[in-house]
Amino acid sequence: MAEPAKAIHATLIHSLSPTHLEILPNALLTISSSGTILSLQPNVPLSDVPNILAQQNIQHIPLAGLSHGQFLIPGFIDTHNHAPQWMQRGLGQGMHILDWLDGITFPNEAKFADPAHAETVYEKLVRGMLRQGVTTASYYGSLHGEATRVLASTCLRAGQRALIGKCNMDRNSPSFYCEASAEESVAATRECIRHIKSIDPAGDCIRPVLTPRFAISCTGELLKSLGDMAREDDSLAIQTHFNEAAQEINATLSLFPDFSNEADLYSSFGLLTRRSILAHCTIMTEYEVQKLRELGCGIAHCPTANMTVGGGFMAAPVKEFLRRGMSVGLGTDSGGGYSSSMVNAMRHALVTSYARDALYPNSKKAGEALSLEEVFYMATRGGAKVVGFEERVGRFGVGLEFDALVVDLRDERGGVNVPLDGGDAPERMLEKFVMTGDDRNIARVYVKGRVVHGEE
Ligand code: XAN
Repeated sequence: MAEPAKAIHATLIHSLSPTHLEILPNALLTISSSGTILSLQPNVPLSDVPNILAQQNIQHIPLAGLSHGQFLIPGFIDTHNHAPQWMQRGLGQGMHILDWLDGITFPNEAKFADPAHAETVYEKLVRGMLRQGVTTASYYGSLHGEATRVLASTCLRAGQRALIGKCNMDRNSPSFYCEASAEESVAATRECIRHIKSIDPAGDCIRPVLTPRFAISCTGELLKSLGDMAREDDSLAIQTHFNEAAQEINATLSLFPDFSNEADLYSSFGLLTRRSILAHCTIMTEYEVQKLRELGCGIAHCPTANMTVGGGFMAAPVKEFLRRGMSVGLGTDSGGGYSSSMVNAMRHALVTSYARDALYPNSKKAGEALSLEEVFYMATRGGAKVVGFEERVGRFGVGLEFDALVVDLRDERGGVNVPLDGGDAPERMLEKFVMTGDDRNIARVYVKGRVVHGEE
């Protein structure tokens, strides 16, 4: 059923660029019944709102005003998330990547052979992610076609935007969790893509993404077939893990001895394009940074997993990626990342960048530490660009779609303590939210103008 059109009067905070945070106090937003932003006027006194709406001939739409202690931000974009790992979050901290995959992850993901298990877990996952303000996610599924189709249908039903990828993996995992051949993996992938395109033909909410888990899990034949598919259909995004950890890089290069680095390897199969989403990029040579920049690849920075499970146990050179104008978003990488909260991911991006700055004090003129503006950008607008939704979401603007979070820092929500004596300016409220907030402070979540979590 179509939503009624609505208007909201609130303080808006969004990113115009990695360094430019825009704060619009007392803004009046009007949103069409199909979720598109019709108008955006800053500095509108509340008393003027009825007249302005009357002039626009939309005086009858419900007005959800936000009071002091609340503000509106764009929905979060999680650029890297493993859907079947929802139930294993928190396990295996400190393990190296290949040991963690064998010991914890593959046995867990194998359970998704049962579509009923997928139904149960994916319902919890999608509700849980929406509750945490993730309005768009780029999901890796398990290797199972049917479970991945369940994930797609669940996102569409709940109203979460998502890229959905059936994991491709035809070698180097236990026989109970390995595809029989490249051919079988490709056939199941094609079937998933067909399903996703049939239930959301315009890709408004869900879109398919090619998902070779990483080169260790895929034969050259499989990587080649997926590269061919990407070339044939330029609507397809591609996601994989890239230069995650020393253990992983060494294993990859010994499986592909013709290559001396992962950038050349993946690009030789046609898997590095402007539609690629490369998770981690933790250990990077100058040659590879330059190559990814030239190819226009997106980077999913996963600060939590990078420091806790497998990810090289070091902070990625994110400041350098941003300095070079590369496209960077944030990923929770849950369940390698123990938390599926993007607030936590922003916080960890800051903290790990401070550590990197201290470790490499003379590495770059401008230093390695990220700013609040930069991590907020990566969690919203930067992420939207990485996952290919930047024409629709990631910030507020006329013609864009209304994916937004009502952040509520008032005492009664618990969590962040903001004095209500008028002491906190909006930028300070944002800083407190990023550094100390959690899902208790996300009061309402909109996707395409529709409330998908919280009360209207
Ligand atoms: N490499 C990986 N890294 C990670 O963090 N999670 C995974 O599931 C995975 N698979 C390959």
